[in-house]
Amino acid sequence: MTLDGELAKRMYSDMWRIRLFEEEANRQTGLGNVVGTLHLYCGEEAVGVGICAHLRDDDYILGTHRSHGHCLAKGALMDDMMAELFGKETGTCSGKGGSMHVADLSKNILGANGIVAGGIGPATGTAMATKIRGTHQVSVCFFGDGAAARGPFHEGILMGSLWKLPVVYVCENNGYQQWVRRENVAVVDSVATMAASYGIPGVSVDGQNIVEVYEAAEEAIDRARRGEGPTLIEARTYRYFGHSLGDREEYRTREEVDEWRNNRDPINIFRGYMSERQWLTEREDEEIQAAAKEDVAAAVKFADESAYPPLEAAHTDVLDTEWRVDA
Ligand SMILES: Cc1ncc(C[n+]2csc(CCOP(=O)(O)OP(=O)(O)O)c2C)c(N)n1
Ligand SMILES: [Mg+2]
Repeated sequence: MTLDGELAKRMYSDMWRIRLFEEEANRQTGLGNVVGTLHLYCGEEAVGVGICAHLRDDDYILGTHRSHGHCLAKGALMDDMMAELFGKETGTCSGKGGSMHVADLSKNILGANGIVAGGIGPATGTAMATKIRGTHQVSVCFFGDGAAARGPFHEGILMGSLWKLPVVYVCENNGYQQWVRRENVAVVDSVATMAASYGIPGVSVDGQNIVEVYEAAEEAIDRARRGEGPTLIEARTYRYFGHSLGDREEYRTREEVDEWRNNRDPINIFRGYMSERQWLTEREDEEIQAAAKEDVAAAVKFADESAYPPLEAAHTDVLDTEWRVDA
């Protein structure tokens, strides 16, 4: 799909919607309205949006503990997501999953995941199911650079490659695994090079440049849909906030964060690209930001006015304990 002005505006708007949703979620956490912790995606928006721009509604995504951006980019409703963060019954998972477990089966969003690399096996399995059914649906699995050090990464990609499954593995390499710098725990710099072990293409892109992400995603998703097997995309990116709430960020300098925020911000980079092509006027830019702001405010109102799940709901959607004891 050629990237034209209209599509670019939609993608630019999606990036703003994610950015503002998360900044507001962070603020709401400070006010005590969000249940549990938060892992913010701010700074990484170009990856989720650039990849999901190519997905059909019936394609699948699986995420990580840092998945608000993936879910919004795939079409989850902001109202439902904010309600989920608030633990309300109108949330995507009836308020029982929270930030780290947002899922929306109606959008084929099979779930964020608190287990590092936890989505890679299910994404590979989903791709196998769609291959057997012959539906030409593609499964995309997002994961961090930390996941590339875990067994499911190697096992999943091996199977995906062996059986030529329609899956795209997207590593968001933000240079950190919690409070640890990647170079202190990895022996190869680029995750993309690891694709060679499994005989699939490995591509490394600048994750702050949505056009680069978009182009790499197009090739990988088309290849998967044609039945030629997986691709491993590594998007080099950066998270602006700490790993999760309460992170004192003693492992990095303020200057490093400012350098990325000021000079490598994905929204600013895309705005520049669009302006150069006269795809975005100042007025349109203002309108896009104002609309995103309104959507976020409406989502907070919706979440705020929704009810908490009733006490009895604690026993639904969970494994039956009697069954578990007897099994
Ligand atoms: C199997 C497992 N081990 C450890 C953890 C604790 N943990 C949570 S996030 C994280 C680091 C993840 O780093 P990365 O995959 O690079 O993702 P990022 O947070 O940078 O997006 C760890 C070790 C976990 N959730 N699951
Ligand atoms: Mg990381």
